[in-house]
Amino acid sequence: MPEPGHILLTGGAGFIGANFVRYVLAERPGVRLTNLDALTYSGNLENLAGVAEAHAGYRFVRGDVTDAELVGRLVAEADVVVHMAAESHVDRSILDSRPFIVTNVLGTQTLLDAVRRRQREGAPVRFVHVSTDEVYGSLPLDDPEERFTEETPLAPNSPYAASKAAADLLVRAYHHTFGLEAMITRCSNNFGPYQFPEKVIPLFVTNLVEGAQVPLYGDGLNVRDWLHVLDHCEAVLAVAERGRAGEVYNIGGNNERSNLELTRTILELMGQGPEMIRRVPDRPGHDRRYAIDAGKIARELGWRPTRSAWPGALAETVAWYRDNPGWWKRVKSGEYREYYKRQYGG
Ligand code: NAD
Ligand code: TDX
Repeated sequence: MPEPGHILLTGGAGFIGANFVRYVLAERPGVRLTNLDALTYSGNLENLAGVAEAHAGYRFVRGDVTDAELVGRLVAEADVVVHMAAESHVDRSILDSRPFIVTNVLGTQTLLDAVRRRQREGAPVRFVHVSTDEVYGSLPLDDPEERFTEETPLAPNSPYAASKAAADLLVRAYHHTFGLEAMITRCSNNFGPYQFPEKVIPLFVTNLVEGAQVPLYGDGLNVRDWLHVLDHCEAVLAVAERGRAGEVYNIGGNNERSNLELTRTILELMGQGPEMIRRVPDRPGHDRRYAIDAGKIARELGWRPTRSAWPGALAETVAWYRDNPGWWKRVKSGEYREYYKRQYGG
């Protein structure tokens, strides 16, 4: 397909979404991009400061992906939907899973129905569902060669992962039953600027700047495959433009690290010692290892990670949080919520 004329992005005020907005507007200067975001606790318009002023084709709409009327109107203007809006934090899903079911499952179904309506009207819209490697469950530590492929059976372990897997199955079913031009991407753990400081990297760096210890869950041997957020954004755009309908694409950084190794590297980069690690009880149901085989997207779309190599990429991200205390201090204090009122009133 040609480059999209008008992208409807959901969740564009969050971590990956805000990076995607900046990435796409820089790479595709002629594009129109509508960002639909409810501004939940993790949505922050400060992540997008300066964007609307610099790009005439950009528009922010505050709204919920479960609002069928609003979603229908916005989908009707777009030729591609990139769906990132979600409740995204595993620990929160353990405390209360309901918002995860509402946003991640019902929100996805609302969007799919709107896309289906456009299809019936003879105006097909491509749909990219941004999912996660967590839908595949957990890999053991003892076989380093084993990785998730697109054929790995779904075995979600947390309520968060289960809600994402449910959404993935809806996307699959709408492609199969109604012929929607829908694709699913499943990526590993992202890192980079603008990540909400409940997630491990920004939490640990900002704690250390504030002189607080970092809470390491369990034995610290759980492994994550770290992917730079801009590598992820590049892959999602490639799938939006050139992905085959009905396909799943895994996206990974080829960059597996245990949490203990991650923590030690952060401590080193921050010039601090092991006494800053606080061992805390493990996350219930904590997945042991995630590792992505990203061979399919490399073969079909020519995408490979180029920004995720350690320790350089991690050092840049750590430096970003160290150099932007204004951003995360307003997030940690809750002050970021005032930004919307200043920009838009109300
Ligand atoms: P995030 O929590 O930083 O951002 C989520 C955004 O969605 C926020 O701006 C929030 O306001 C918005 N949102 C939430 N509920 C909404 C609703 N009902 N209607 C409209 N907007 C709503 O999350 P993130 O880390 O940027 O993740 C983005 C997507 O990528 C999610 O779908 C997540 O499952 C997926 N993902 C993330 C990672 C990661 O490492 N961060 C890895 C794999 C997959
Ligand atoms: O305080 C902490 N201490 C700790 O040891 C936190 C917050 C996390 N951890 C561990 C748990 C995980 O093994 O660090 C690892 C990473 O944790 P998170 O940053 O919470 O990410 P994770 O649970 O792996 O999920 C992330 O990647 C997949 C995103 O939050 C999901 O949205 C995405 O789907």
